[in-house]
Amino acid sequence: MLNQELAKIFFEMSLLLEMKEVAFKPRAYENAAHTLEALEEDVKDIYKREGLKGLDAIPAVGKGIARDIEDFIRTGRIKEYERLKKKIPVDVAGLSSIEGVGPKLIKTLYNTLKIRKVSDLERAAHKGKLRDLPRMGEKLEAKILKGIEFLKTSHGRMLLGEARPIALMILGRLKKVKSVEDAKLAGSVRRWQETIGDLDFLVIAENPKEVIRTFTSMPEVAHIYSTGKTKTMVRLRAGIDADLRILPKESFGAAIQYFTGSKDHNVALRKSAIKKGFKLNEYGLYRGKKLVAGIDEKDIYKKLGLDWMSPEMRTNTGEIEAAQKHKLPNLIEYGALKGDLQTQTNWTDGANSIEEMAMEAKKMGHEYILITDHTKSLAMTGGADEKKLLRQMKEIDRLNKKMSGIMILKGAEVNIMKDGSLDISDSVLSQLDIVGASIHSHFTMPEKEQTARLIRAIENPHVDIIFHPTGRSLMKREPIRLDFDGVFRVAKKTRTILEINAHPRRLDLNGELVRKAKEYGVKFAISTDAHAVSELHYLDYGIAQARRGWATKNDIINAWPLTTLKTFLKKER
Ligand code: DGT
Ligand code: CA
Ligand code: CA
Ligand code: ZN
Repeated sequence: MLNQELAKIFFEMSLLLEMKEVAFKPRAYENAAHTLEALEEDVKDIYKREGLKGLDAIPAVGKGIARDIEDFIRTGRIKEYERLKKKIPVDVAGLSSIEGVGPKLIKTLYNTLKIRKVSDLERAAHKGKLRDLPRMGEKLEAKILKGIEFLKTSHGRMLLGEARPIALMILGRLKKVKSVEDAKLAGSVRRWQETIGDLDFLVIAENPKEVIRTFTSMPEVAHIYSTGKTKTMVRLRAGIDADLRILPKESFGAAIQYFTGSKDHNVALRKSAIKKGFKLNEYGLYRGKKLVAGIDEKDIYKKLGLDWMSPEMRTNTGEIEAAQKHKLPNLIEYGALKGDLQTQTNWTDGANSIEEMAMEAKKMGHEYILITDHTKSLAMTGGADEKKLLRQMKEIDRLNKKMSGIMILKGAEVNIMKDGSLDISDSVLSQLDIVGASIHSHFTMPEKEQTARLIRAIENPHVDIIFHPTGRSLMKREPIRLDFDGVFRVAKKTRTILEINAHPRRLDLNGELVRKAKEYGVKFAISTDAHAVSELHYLDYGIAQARRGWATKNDIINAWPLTTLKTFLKKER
Protein backbone atom coordinates (compact mmCIF):
# COMPACT_ATOMS: atom_id res chain seq x y z
CA MET A 1 0.00 0.00 0.00
CA LEU A 2 1.37 3.39 -0.98
CA ASN A 3 -0.28 5.15 1.98
CA GLN A 4 2.37 4.11 4.48
CA GLU A 5 5.26 4.94 2.18
CA LEU A 6 3.78 8.35 1.46
CA ALA A 7 3.09 9.00 5.13
CA LYS A 8 6.77 8.37 5.88
CA ILE A 9 7.88 10.74 3.14
CA PHE A 10 5.46 13.46 4.27
CA PHE A 11 6.66 13.19 7.85
CA GLU A 12 10.18 13.60 6.58
CA MET A 13 9.20 16.55 4.39
CA SER A 14 7.53 18.24 7.33
CA LEU A 15 10.76 17.91 9.32
CA LEU A 16 12.90 19.17 6.43
CA LEU A 17 10.60 22.12 5.89
CA GLU A 18 10.67 22.90 9.58
CA MET A 19 14.46 22.86 9.49
CA LYS A 20 14.24 25.45 6.74
CA GLU A 21 11.85 27.43 8.96
CA VAL A 22 9.19 27.56 6.28
CA ALA A 23 5.82 28.74 7.66
CA PHE A 24 2.62 26.62 7.69
CA LYS A 25 3.84 23.95 5.27
CA PRO A 26 5.44 21.67 7.89
CA ARG A 27 2.10 21.37 9.70
CA ALA A 28 0.24 20.69 6.46
CA TYR A 29 2.59 17.82 5.57
CA GLU A 30 2.44 16.45 9.10
CA ASN A 31 -1.36 16.49 9.07
CA ALA A 32 -1.44 14.77 5.69
CA ALA A 33 0.99 12.13 6.99
CA HIS A 34 -1.23 11.39 10.00
CA THR A 35 -4.22 11.05 7.73
CA LEU A 36 -2.52 8.75 5.23
CA GLU A 37 -1.11 6.55 7.97
CA ALA A 38 -4.59 5.64 9.11
CA LEU A 39 -6.44 5.87 5.78
CA GLU A 40 -8.12 2.58 4.97
CA GLU A 41 -8.38 2.89 1.20
CA ASP A 42 -5.20 2.86 -0.88
CA VAL A 43 -4.56 6.31 -2.43
CA LYS A 44 -3.81 4.54 -5.67
CA ASP A 45 -7.36 3.21 -5.82
CA ILE A 46 -8.78 6.62 -4.98
CA TYR A 47 -6.68 8.15 -7.73
CA LYS A 48 -7.70 5.52 -10.27
CA ARG A 49 -11.35 6.16 -9.54
CA GLU A 50 -11.50 9.90 -9.02
CA GLY A 51 -8.19 11.34 -10.16
CA LEU A 52 -6.60 14.42 -8.61
CA LYS A 53 -9.99 15.59 -7.32
CA GLY A 54 -10.37 12.43 -5.28
CA LEU A 55 -6.98 12.98 -3.66
CA ASP A 56 -7.83 16.60 -2.91
CA ALA A 57 -10.99 15.41 -1.15
CA ILE A 58 -9.04 13.35 1.40
CA PRO A 59 -9.25 15.21 4.70
CA ALA A 60 -6.09 17.24 5.50
CA VAL A 61 -4.86 16.83 1.91
CA GLY A 62 -4.86 20.09 -0.03
CA LYS A 63 -4.11 20.84 -3.68
CA GLY A 64 -0.33 20.91 -3.35
CA ILE A 65 -0.07 17.68 -1.44
CA ALA A 66 -2.61 16.01 -3.73
CA ARG A 67 -0.25 16.87 -6.57
CA ASP A 68 2.68 15.34 -4.69
CA ILE A 69 0.67 12.15 -4.26
CA GLU A 70 -0.16 12.15 -7.96
CA ASP A 71 3.54 12.62 -8.72
CA PHE A 72 4.37 9.62 -6.58
CA ILE A 73 1.70 7.37 -8.06
CA ARG A 74 2.78 8.20 -11.61
CA THR A 75 6.56 8.38 -11.29
CA GLY A 76 7.44 6.86 -7.91
CA ARG A 77 9.07 10.18 -7.00
CA ILE A 78 8.15 13.54 -5.48
CA LYS A 79 10.09 16.46 -6.94
CA GLU A 80 9.74 18.73 -3.91
CA TYR A 81 10.98 15.93 -1.65
CA GLU A 82 14.04 15.26 -3.78
CA ARG A 83 14.86 18.96 -3.90
CA LEU A 84 14.67 19.17 -0.10
CA LYS A 85 16.80 16.05 0.38
CA LYS A 86 19.48 17.48 -1.88
CA LYS A 87 19.61 20.73 0.08
CA ILE A 88 19.66 19.03 3.47
CA PRO A 89 21.38 15.65 3.09
CA VAL A 90 20.48 14.48 6.58
CA ASP A 91 18.63 11.40 7.86
CA VAL A 92 15.97 13.47 9.61
CA ALA A 93 13.60 10.53 9.98
CA GLY A 94 16.23 8.47 11.78
CA LEU A 95 17.48 11.34 13.95
CA SER A 96 14.04 12.52 14.97
CA SER A 97 13.07 9.01 16.06
CA ILE A 98 15.37 9.63 19.04
CA GLU A 99 13.54 10.99 22.07
CA GLY A 100 14.52 14.62 22.65
CA VAL A 101 15.73 15.28 19.10
CA GLY A 102 13.60 17.58 16.91
CA PRO A 103 14.07 19.57 13.71
CA LYS A 104 15.62 22.62 15.43
CA LEU A 105 18.30 20.52 17.10
CA ILE A 106 18.93 18.49 13.93
CA LYS A 107 19.57 21.76 12.14
CA THR A 108 22.03 22.94 14.78
CA LEU A 109 23.73 19.54 14.78
CA TYR A 110 24.16 19.61 11.03
CA ASN A 111 25.33 23.21 10.86
CA THR A 112 27.82 23.01 13.71
CA LEU A 113 29.03 19.39 13.87
CA LYS A 114 28.11 18.12 10.38
CA ILE A 115 25.96 15.40 11.94
CA ARG A 116 23.97 13.60 9.26
CA LYS A 117 22.85 10.35 10.85
CA VAL A 118 22.26 8.54 14.14
CA SER A 119 25.74 6.98 14.26
CA ASP A 120 27.33 10.45 13.84
CA LEU A 121 25.23 11.71 16.72
CA GLU A 122 26.11 8.78 18.95
CA ARG A 123 29.81 9.32 18.34
CA ALA A 124 29.57 13.06 19.06
CA ALA A 125 27.58 12.47 22.25
CA HIS A 126 30.09 9.91 23.51
CA LYS A 127 32.89 12.39 22.91
CA GLY A 128 30.99 15.00 24.94
CA LYS A 129 30.68 17.33 21.96
CA LEU A 130 26.98 18.09 22.36
CA ARG A 131 26.96 19.70 25.78
CA ASP A 132 28.49 22.97 24.58
CA LEU A 133 25.98 23.59 21.81
CA PRO A 134 23.43 26.37 22.36
CA ARG A 135 20.55 25.33 24.65
CA MET A 136 22.17 21.91 25.29
CA GLY A 137 24.13 20.79 28.36
CA GLU A 138 25.30 17.55 29.98
CA LYS A 139 21.81 16.50 30.98
CA LEU A 140 20.43 16.69 27.45
CA GLU A 141 23.51 14.97 26.09
CA ALA A 142 22.92 12.05 28.45
CA LYS A 143 19.25 11.98 27.53
CA ILE A 144 20.13 11.68 23.85
CA LEU A 145 22.53 8.80 24.52
CA LYS A 146 19.79 7.05 26.49
CA GLY A 147 17.37 7.64 23.63
CA ILE A 148 19.81 6.06 21.16
CA GLU A 149 20.24 3.03 23.43
CA PHE A 150 16.47 2.61 23.72
CA LEU A 151 16.08 2.81 19.97
CA LYS A 152 18.66 0.05 19.52
CA THR A 153 16.82 -2.36 21.83
CA SER A 154 13.70 -2.19 19.66
CA HIS A 155 15.67 -2.42 16.45
CA GLY A 156 14.24 -4.59 13.71
CA ARG A 157 10.69 -4.46 15.01
CA MET A 158 7.76 -2.52 13.64
CA LEU A 159 4.71 -1.03 15.32
CA LEU A 160 1.60 -3.20 15.04
CA GLY A 161 -0.22 -0.17 13.62
CA GLU A 162 2.22 -0.11 10.74
CA ALA A 163 2.59 -3.86 10.23
CA ARG A 164 -1.05 -4.89 10.48
CA PRO A 165 -2.37 -2.93 7.46
CA ILE A 166 0.47 -4.36 5.35
CA ALA A 167 -0.32 -7.89 6.57
CA LEU A 168 -4.03 -7.51 5.83
CA MET A 169 -3.35 -6.20 2.36
CA ILE A 170 -1.06 -9.15 1.54
CA LEU A 171 -3.56 -11.57 3.08
CA GLY A 172 -6.29 -10.19 0.83
CA ARG A 173 -4.06 -10.72 -2.17
CA LEU A 174 -3.20 -14.31 -1.18
CA LYS A 175 -6.89 -15.11 -0.84
CA LYS A 176 -7.41 -14.06 -4.44
CA VAL A 177 -4.87 -16.53 -5.85
CA LYS A 178 -6.75 -19.15 -7.81
CA SER A 179 -5.55 -22.30 -6.13
CA VAL A 180 -5.76 -20.91 -2.59
CA GLU A 181 -8.48 -22.54 -0.54
CA ASP A 182 -7.81 -20.62 2.66
CA ALA A 183 -5.25 -18.11 3.94
CA LYS A 184 -4.71 -16.93 7.49
CA LEU A 185 -2.49 -14.61 9.48
CA ALA A 186 -0.59 -16.16 12.37
CA GLY A 187 2.19 -15.00 14.71
CA SER A 188 2.34 -11.76 16.64
CA VAL A 189 0.03 -9.93 14.23
CA ARG A 190 -2.78 -12.37 14.97
CA ARG A 191 -2.10 -11.91 18.68
CA TRP A 192 -2.20 -8.10 18.22
CA GLN A 193 1.17 -7.82 19.92
CA GLU A 194 2.22 -4.17 20.15
CA THR A 195 5.38 -4.56 18.04
CA ILE A 196 6.04 -7.07 15.29
CA GLY A 197 9.21 -8.96 14.36
CA ASP A 198 7.94 -10.55 11.16
CA LEU A 199 4.68 -11.41 9.40
CA ASP A 200 3.51 -15.04 9.27
CA PHE A 201 1.11 -16.26 6.58
CA LEU A 202 -0.40 -19.75 6.39
CA VAL A 203 -2.13 -21.06 3.30
CA ILE A 204 -3.96 -24.17 2.08
CA ALA A 205 -3.50 -24.51 -1.67
CA GLU A 206 -3.65 -27.13 -4.35
CA ASN A 207 -0.80 -25.59 -6.22
CA PRO A 208 1.88 -24.35 -3.78
CA LYS A 209 4.15 -23.31 -6.65
CA GLU A 210 1.61 -20.81 -7.94
CA VAL A 211 1.15 -19.30 -4.47
CA ILE A 212 4.88 -18.97 -3.89
CA ARG A 213 5.35 -17.41 -7.30
CA THR A 214 2.61 -14.86 -6.64
CA PHE A 215 3.94 -14.10 -3.17
CA THR A 216 7.57 -13.64 -4.13
CA SER A 217 6.73 -11.49 -7.14
CA MET A 218 4.59 -8.98 -5.24
CA PRO A 219 5.72 -5.37 -5.78
CA GLU A 220 6.21 -5.06 -2.00
CA VAL A 221 8.99 -7.67 -1.98
CA ALA A 222 12.51 -6.26 -1.81
CA HIS A 223 14.48 -9.46 -1.41
CA ILE A 224 13.86 -13.24 -1.34
CA TYR A 225 15.84 -14.96 1.42
CA SER A 226 14.84 -18.51 0.58
CA THR A 227 12.17 -20.35 -1.26
CA GLY A 228 11.22 -24.03 -1.14
CA LYS A 229 8.34 -26.25 -2.18
CA THR A 230 5.98 -25.18 0.58
CA LYS A 231 7.76 -22.31 2.28
CA THR A 232 9.31 -18.98 1.49
CA MET A 233 10.83 -16.06 3.39
CA VAL A 234 11.06 -12.57 1.99
CA ARG A 235 12.02 -9.03 2.96
CA LEU A 236 9.38 -6.41 2.25
CA ARG A 237 10.23 -2.93 1.03
CA ALA A 238 8.41 -1.55 4.07
CA GLY A 239 11.30 -2.88 6.19
CA ILE A 240 9.90 -6.08 7.65
CA ASP A 241 10.24 -9.80 6.81
CA ALA A 242 7.37 -12.09 5.88
CA ASP A 243 7.12 -15.90 6.12
CA LEU A 244 4.73 -17.92 4.01
CA ARG A 245 3.92 -21.58 4.62
CA ILE A 246 1.65 -23.78 2.53
CA LEU A 247 0.06 -26.60 4.46
CA PRO A 248 -2.07 -29.66 3.92
CA LYS A 249 -5.67 -29.15 4.94
CA GLU A 250 -5.65 -31.88 7.57
CA SER A 251 -3.08 -30.05 9.67
CA PHE A 252 -4.08 -26.45 8.98
CA GLY A 253 -5.67 -25.93 12.41
CA ALA A 254 -2.65 -27.37 14.19
CA ALA A 255 -0.37 -25.12 12.16
CA ILE A 256 -2.45 -22.05 12.94
CA GLN A 257 -2.34 -22.91 16.62
CA TYR A 258 1.41 -23.49 16.55
CA PHE A 259 2.41 -20.49 14.45
CA THR A 260 0.11 -18.14 16.33
CA GLY A 261 2.11 -18.65 19.50
CA SER A 262 3.14 -17.12 21.69
CA LYS A 263 6.07 -19.41 22.12
CA ASP A 264 5.51 -19.46 25.89
CA HIS A 265 1.87 -20.35 25.41
CA ASN A 266 2.84 -23.17 23.04
CA VAL A 267 5.39 -24.60 25.41
CA ALA A 268 2.86 -24.66 28.26
CA LEU A 269 0.17 -26.11 25.99
CA ARG A 270 2.45 -28.90 24.81
CA LYS A 271 3.33 -29.74 28.41
CA SER A 272 -0.33 -29.94 29.29
CA ALA A 273 -0.90 -32.19 26.26
CA ILE A 274 1.88 -34.56 27.35
CA LYS A 275 0.41 -34.75 30.84
CA LYS A 276 -2.85 -35.91 29.32
CA GLY A 277 -1.14 -38.57 27.20
CA PHE A 278 -1.09 -36.67 23.90
CA LYS A 279 1.59 -35.40 21.58
CA LEU A 280 1.15 -31.92 20.09
CA ASN A 281 3.07 -30.29 17.24
CA GLU A 282 2.45 -28.13 14.20
CA TYR A 283 0.99 -31.11 12.30
CA GLY A 284 -1.62 -32.12 14.82
CA LEU A 285 -2.65 -33.53 18.16
CA TYR A 286 -1.82 -37.21 18.38
CA ARG A 287 -2.56 -40.09 20.72
CA GLY A 288 0.21 -42.54 19.89
CA LYS A 289 0.34 -42.44 16.11
CA LYS A 290 -3.32 -41.60 15.71
CA LEU A 291 -4.24 -38.06 14.65
CA VAL A 292 -6.91 -36.83 17.09
CA ALA A 293 -7.26 -33.23 15.91
CA GLY A 294 -5.62 -31.10 13.21
CA ILE A 295 -8.02 -29.46 10.77
CA ASP A 296 -9.59 -27.13 13.26
CA GLU A 297 -7.80 -25.05 15.90
CA LYS A 298 -10.77 -25.05 18.28
CA ASP A 299 -10.85 -28.83 18.14
CA ILE A 300 -7.27 -29.06 19.38
CA TYR A 301 -8.10 -27.06 22.49
CA LYS A 302 -11.32 -28.99 22.96
CA LYS A 303 -9.65 -32.40 22.80
CA LEU A 304 -7.22 -31.15 25.43
CA GLY A 305 -10.17 -30.30 27.68
CA LEU A 306 -9.73 -26.57 27.18
CA ASP A 307 -12.06 -23.82 26.03
CA TRP A 308 -10.76 -22.00 22.96
CA MET A 309 -9.13 -18.69 23.81
CA SER A 310 -8.65 -15.60 21.78
CA PRO A 311 -5.06 -15.10 20.42
CA GLU A 312 -4.58 -11.79 22.32
CA MET A 313 -4.66 -13.81 25.56
CA ARG A 314 -2.06 -16.39 24.60
CA THR A 315 0.72 -15.12 26.81
CA ASN A 316 1.02 -18.06 29.23
CA THR A 317 -0.15 -16.01 32.16
CA GLY A 318 -2.92 -18.23 33.45
CA GLU A 319 -5.09 -18.50 30.33
CA ILE A 320 -4.56 -22.28 30.03
CA GLU A 321 -5.61 -22.86 33.65
CA ALA A 322 -8.68 -20.64 33.21
CA ALA A 323 -9.60 -22.47 29.98
CA GLN A 324 -9.34 -25.76 31.81
CA LYS A 325 -11.76 -24.57 34.49
CA HIS A 326 -14.06 -23.01 31.88
CA LYS A 327 -13.46 -19.66 33.54
CA LEU A 328 -12.19 -17.57 30.64
CA PRO A 329 -13.68 -14.05 30.71
CA ASN A 330 -16.22 -12.94 28.16
CA LEU A 331 -13.92 -10.44 26.43
CA ILE A 332 -15.00 -7.04 25.16
CA GLU A 333 -15.74 -7.43 21.43
CA TYR A 334 -14.25 -5.51 18.52
CA GLY A 335 -16.82 -2.96 17.44
CA ALA A 336 -18.48 -2.85 20.86
CA LEU A 337 -17.66 0.79 21.62
CA LYS A 338 -20.30 3.49 21.44
CA GLY A 339 -18.05 6.51 21.23
CA ASP A 340 -14.55 7.93 21.40
CA LEU A 341 -13.36 9.64 24.59
CA GLN A 342 -10.15 11.30 23.43
CA THR A 343 -9.96 13.38 20.25
CA GLN A 344 -8.11 16.56 19.29
CA THR A 345 -9.21 19.10 16.71
CA ASN A 346 -7.80 22.07 14.83
CA TRP A 347 -8.59 24.17 17.89
CA THR A 348 -5.17 22.88 18.99
CA ASP A 349 -2.84 20.45 17.22
CA GLY A 350 -5.39 18.30 15.39
CA ALA A 351 -5.84 18.38 11.62
CA ASN A 352 -9.66 18.56 11.44
CA SER A 353 -12.50 20.68 12.76
CA ILE A 354 -14.88 19.59 15.52
CA GLU A 355 -17.57 19.15 12.91
CA GLU A 356 -15.41 16.98 10.66
CA MET A 357 -14.42 14.78 13.60
CA ALA A 358 -18.06 14.45 14.66
CA MET A 359 -19.19 13.63 11.11
CA GLU A 360 -16.62 10.84 10.83
CA ALA A 361 -17.58 9.46 14.24
CA LYS A 362 -21.19 9.44 13.13
CA LYS A 363 -20.26 7.64 9.93
CA MET A 364 -18.54 5.00 12.05
CA GLY A 365 -21.77 4.45 13.95
CA HIS A 366 -20.72 6.16 17.17
CA GLU A 367 -23.36 7.69 19.43
CA TYR A 368 -21.06 10.37 20.78
CA ILE A 369 -17.59 11.89 20.60
CA LEU A 370 -15.74 13.68 23.38
CA ILE A 371 -13.62 16.60 22.19
CA THR A 372 -10.47 16.85 24.30
CA ASP A 373 -8.13 19.52 23.02
CA HIS A 374 -4.89 20.29 24.84
CA THR A 375 -4.66 23.03 27.46
CA LYS A 376 -2.51 26.13 27.80
CA SER A 377 0.70 24.82 29.34
CA LEU A 378 1.26 22.73 26.21
CA ALA A 379 2.04 25.88 24.31
CA MET A 380 3.49 24.18 21.23
CA THR A 381 0.09 22.61 20.51
CA GLY A 382 -1.71 25.95 20.84
CA GLY A 383 -3.27 24.62 24.04
CA ALA A 384 -6.50 26.27 25.19
CA ASP A 385 -6.76 28.60 28.15
CA GLU A 386 -10.01 29.08 30.09
CA LYS A 387 -11.34 31.65 27.64
CA LYS A 388 -10.70 29.47 24.61
CA LEU A 389 -12.30 26.46 26.30
CA LEU A 390 -15.43 28.50 27.02
CA ARG A 391 -15.54 29.61 23.39
CA GLN A 392 -15.16 26.02 22.28
CA MET A 393 -18.05 24.95 24.52
CA LYS A 394 -20.26 27.53 22.79
CA GLU A 395 -19.20 26.20 19.40
CA ILE A 396 -20.06 22.65 20.51
CA ASP A 397 -23.52 23.85 21.64
CA ARG A 398 -24.00 25.38 18.22
CA LEU A 399 -22.92 22.20 16.41
CA ASN A 400 -25.09 19.98 18.60
CA LYS A 401 -28.12 22.05 17.61
CA LYS A 402 -27.21 21.75 13.95
CA MET A 403 -26.16 18.08 13.76
CA SER A 404 -28.22 14.97 14.36
CA GLY A 405 -27.28 11.36 14.96
CA ILE A 406 -24.19 12.19 16.99
CA MET A 407 -23.73 13.88 20.36
CA ILE A 408 -20.64 16.05 20.76
CA LEU A 409 -19.45 16.06 24.36
CA LYS A 410 -17.35 18.83 25.88
CA GLY A 411 -14.03 17.78 27.28
CA ALA A 412 -10.35 18.63 27.49
CA GLU A 413 -7.00 16.93 27.85
CA VAL A 414 -5.86 18.97 30.81
CA ASN A 415 -2.13 19.07 31.38
CA ILE A 416 -0.84 17.72 34.69
CA MET A 417 1.89 20.01 36.02
CA LYS A 418 5.07 18.86 37.75
CA ASP A 419 3.42 19.04 41.18
CA GLY A 420 0.25 17.21 40.11
CA SER A 421 -1.89 20.34 39.84
CA LEU A 422 -3.84 21.18 36.68
CA ASP A 423 -3.44 24.16 34.37
CA ILE A 424 -7.17 24.99 34.08
CA SER A 425 -9.29 26.50 36.84
CA ASP A 426 -11.94 24.42 38.62
CA SER A 427 -14.73 26.77 37.65
CA VAL A 428 -14.15 26.04 33.97
CA LEU A 429 -13.45 22.33 34.44
CA SER A 430 -16.81 21.99 36.19
CA GLN A 431 -18.56 23.13 33.02
CA LEU A 432 -17.14 20.31 30.88
CA ASP A 433 -18.98 17.01 30.40
CA ILE A 434 -15.92 14.82 30.92
CA VAL A 435 -12.43 15.90 31.94
CA GLY A 436 -9.31 13.99 30.93
CA ALA A 437 -5.91 14.77 32.40
CA SER A 438 -2.47 13.59 31.40
CA ILE A 439 1.25 13.96 31.82
CA HIS A 440 3.31 15.47 28.99
CA SER A 441 6.53 16.50 30.71
CA HIS A 442 9.02 15.56 33.47
CA PHE A 443 8.91 11.92 32.43
CA THR A 444 11.99 10.87 34.39
CA MET A 445 10.99 11.80 37.95
CA PRO A 446 11.73 9.11 40.57
CA GLU A 447 8.94 6.63 41.27
CA LYS A 448 7.85 8.10 44.56
CA GLU A 449 7.43 11.67 43.32
CA GLN A 450 5.94 10.61 40.01
CA THR A 451 3.37 8.44 41.80
CA ALA A 452 2.46 11.28 44.19
CA ARG A 453 2.12 13.63 41.22
CA LEU A 454 -0.27 11.33 39.34
CA ILE A 455 -2.25 10.48 42.47
CA ARG A 456 -2.79 14.17 43.17
CA ALA A 457 -4.36 14.50 39.72
CA ILE A 458 -6.44 11.34 40.23
CA GLU A 459 -7.76 12.74 43.50
CA ASN A 460 -8.85 15.98 41.85
CA PRO A 461 -12.67 15.85 41.97
CA HIS A 462 -12.88 17.25 38.43
CA VAL A 463 -10.72 14.65 36.77
CA ASP A 464 -12.76 11.79 35.27
CA ILE A 465 -10.15 10.03 33.12
CA ILE A 466 -6.37 9.79 33.19
CA PHE A 467 -5.21 9.67 29.58
CA HIS A 468 -2.22 7.50 28.54
CA PRO A 469 -1.34 6.84 32.20
CA THR A 470 2.29 5.71 31.72
CA GLY A 471 3.24 8.18 28.97
CA ARG A 472 5.22 5.63 27.03
CA SER A 473 5.94 6.03 23.35
CA LEU A 474 6.64 2.62 21.80
CA MET A 475 10.21 2.21 20.52
CA LYS A 476 10.91 5.81 21.55
CA ARG A 477 10.26 6.61 25.19
CA GLU A 478 9.99 4.39 28.24
CA PRO A 479 6.97 4.58 30.55
CA ILE A 480 7.16 6.82 33.59
CA ARG A 481 8.03 5.09 36.86
CA LEU A 482 4.94 4.48 38.97
CA ASP A 483 3.87 2.44 41.95
CA PHE A 484 0.96 0.86 40.12
CA ASP A 485 -0.61 -0.70 43.21
CA GLY A 486 -0.86 2.76 44.74
CA VAL A 487 -2.18 4.35 41.54
CA PHE A 488 -4.81 1.65 40.92
CA ARG A 489 -5.99 1.68 44.54
CA VAL A 490 -6.63 5.43 44.48
CA ALA A 491 -8.18 5.28 41.00
CA LYS A 492 -10.67 2.70 42.25
CA LYS A 493 -11.42 4.64 45.42
CA THR A 494 -12.01 7.93 43.62
CA ARG A 495 -13.80 6.34 40.64
CA THR A 496 -11.21 7.76 38.28
CA ILE A 497 -11.19 5.99 34.95
CA LEU A 498 -7.91 4.97 33.31
CA GLU A 499 -7.48 5.19 29.59
CA ILE A 500 -6.47 2.39 27.29
CA ASN A 501 -5.04 4.67 24.63
CA ALA A 502 -5.55 3.00 21.25
CA HIS A 503 -2.98 4.99 19.31
CA PRO A 504 -0.52 2.41 17.90
CA ARG A 505 2.40 4.48 19.15
CA ARG A 506 1.07 4.42 22.72
CA LEU A 507 -1.19 1.45 23.61
CA ASP A 508 -1.27 2.77 27.14
CA LEU A 509 -2.32 1.15 29.50
CA ASN A 510 -1.10 -2.05 27.89
CA GLY A 511 -2.78 -5.42 28.39
CA GLU A 512 -0.64 -6.46 31.32
CA LEU A 513 -1.43 -3.31 33.29
CA VAL A 514 -5.11 -3.49 32.36
CA ARG A 515 -5.26 -6.92 33.90
CA LYS A 516 -3.59 -5.72 37.06
CA ALA A 517 -5.80 -2.61 37.33
CA LYS A 518 -8.90 -4.73 36.76
CA GLU A 519 -8.00 -6.74 39.84
CA TYR A 520 -8.34 -3.50 41.81
CA GLY A 521 -11.76 -2.88 40.26
CA VAL A 522 -10.62 0.04 38.09
CA LYS A 523 -12.74 0.94 35.04
CA PHE A 524 -11.32 1.91 31.64
CA ALA A 525 -12.00 4.13 28.65
CA ILE A 526 -10.71 2.97 25.27
CA SER A 527 -10.02 6.02 23.12
CA THR A 528 -7.99 6.88 20.06
CA ASP A 529 -6.22 10.18 20.82
CA ALA A 530 -7.08 10.96 17.20
CA HIS A 531 -5.46 14.08 15.77
CA ALA A 532 -7.16 13.55 12.38
CA VAL A 533 -10.42 11.94 11.23
CA SER A 534 -8.65 8.88 9.86
CA GLU A 535 -7.14 8.18 13.29
CA LEU A 536 -10.62 7.69 14.76
CA HIS A 537 -10.32 4.21 13.24
CA TYR A 538 -7.60 3.15 15.69
CA LEU A 539 -10.07 1.89 18.35
CA ASP A 540 -9.46 -1.80 17.60
CA TYR A 541 -5.84 -1.50 18.71
CA GLY A 542 -7.05 -0.38 22.13
CA ILE A 543 -9.69 -3.08 22.26
CA ALA A 544 -6.94 -5.64 21.60
CA GLN A 545 -5.00 -4.42 24.65
CA ALA A 546 -8.18 -4.55 26.73
CA ARG A 547 -8.73 -8.13 25.58
CA ARG A 548 -5.16 -9.08 26.44
CA GLY A 549 -5.96 -7.64 29.88
CA TRP A 550 -9.02 -9.92 30.20
CA ALA A 551 -11.39 -6.92 30.17
CA THR A 552 -15.10 -7.46 29.60
CA LYS A 553 -17.80 -5.03 28.49
CA ASN A 554 -18.49 -4.28 32.12
CA ASP A 555 -14.96 -2.90 32.56
CA ILE A 556 -15.08 -0.43 29.65
CA ILE A 557 -17.14 2.71 30.22
CA ASN A 558 -17.53 3.59 26.55
CA ALA A 559 -19.05 0.18 25.88
CA TRP A 560 -21.95 1.24 28.13
CA PRO A 561 -24.95 3.35 27.16
CA LEU A 562 -24.17 7.05 27.57
CA THR A 563 -26.63 7.45 30.46
CA THR A 564 -24.92 4.68 32.43
CA LEU A 565 -21.56 6.26 31.70
CA LYS A 566 -22.75 9.66 32.92
CA THR A 567 -24.09 8.32 36.20
CA PHE A 568 -20.74 6.63 36.82
CA LEU A 569 -18.73 9.86 36.57
CA LYS A 570 -17.63 11.77 39.66
CA LYS A 571 -20.48 13.83 40.97
CA GLU A 572 -18.65 16.39 43.05
CA ARG A 573 -19.06 19.00 40.38
P1 DGT B 1 7.55 -11.80 16.24
O1 DGT B 1 7.61 -12.30 14.84
O2 DGT B 1 8.87 -11.68 16.90
O3 DGT B 1 6.76 -10.55 16.36
O4 DGT B 1 6.72 -12.87 17.13
P2 DGT B 1 6.02 -14.19 16.65
O5 DGT B 1 5.26 -14.69 17.81
O6 DGT B 1 5.28 -13.97 15.40
O7 DGT B 1 7.25 -15.19 16.45
P3 DGT B 1 7.82 -15.95 15.17
O8 DGT B 1 7.47 -15.29 13.90
O9 DGT B 1 9.25 -16.17 15.45
O10 DGT B 1 7.12 -17.36 15.24
C1 DGT B 1 5.74 -17.52 15.01
C2 DGT B 1 5.19 -18.48 16.02
O11 DGT B 1 5.75 -19.77 15.83
C3 DGT B 1 5.48 -18.16 17.46
O12 DGT B 1 4.58 -17.22 18.00
C4 DGT B 1 5.30 -19.49 18.11
C5 DGT B 1 5.84 -20.44 17.06
N1 DGT B 1 7.23 -20.76 17.38
C6 DGT B 1 8.33 -20.22 16.82
N2 DGT B 1 9.44 -20.77 17.38
C7 DGT B 1 9.02 -21.64 18.33
C8 DGT B 1 9.67 -22.53 19.23
O13 DGT B 1 10.89 -22.59 19.31
N3 DGT B 1 8.87 -23.26 20.04
C9 DGT B 1 7.52 -23.22 19.99
N4 DGT B 1 6.80 -23.99 20.80
N5 DGT B 1 6.88 -22.40 19.15
C10 DGT B 1 7.60 -21.63 18.33
CA1 CA C 1 6.16 -13.31 13.44
CA1 CA D 1 8.10 -15.82 11.55
ZN1 ZN E 1 -2.14 16.48 20.76
